[in-house]
Amino acid sequence: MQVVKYAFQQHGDERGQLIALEEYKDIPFEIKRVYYMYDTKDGVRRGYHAHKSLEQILVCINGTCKILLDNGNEKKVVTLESRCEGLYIPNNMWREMYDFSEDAVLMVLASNYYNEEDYIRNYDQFLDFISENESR
Ligand code: T46
Repeated sequence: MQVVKYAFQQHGDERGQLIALEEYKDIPFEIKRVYYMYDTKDGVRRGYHAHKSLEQILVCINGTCKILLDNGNEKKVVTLESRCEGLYIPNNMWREMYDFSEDAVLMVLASNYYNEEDYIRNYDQFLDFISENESR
């Protein structure tokens, strides 16, 4: 499995740093939604789902966290610890987010609006979904 990370351009000067994210330029899709999670409690693991069609970029804009990616054949763990990089998660990818530092703020840029119908929240259904898609 190839892990895709985007390195964002920093516009720094003597005042500090600034990062700008534009759709189709810094982010490979039209940005329809932005959400972020913070104040994540110690030991919490979130996610446990895949998306049928949603694409996302995850940026840990403060603190650190880990992301488990699982495409049904292979798993990879990615540590997010820089606000200058974004992890791309395509559709059909199981994800779990964990090991959030106390100060972690995980921002997500999404290619579509919130739609519960796009979620696969059961792991066996996820495996069935990807094998159906592969055989097409
Ligand atoms: C994902 C990972 C990285 C909304 O009302 N609108 C939204 O846009 C989102 C994302 C969530 N919600 C509501 C639905 C739930 O009642 O917020 C609550 C928490 O959502 P969820 O349990 O799905 O959160 P996570 O952290 O498990 O997953 C989220 C995203 O839902 C998901 O798409 O890929 O972050």
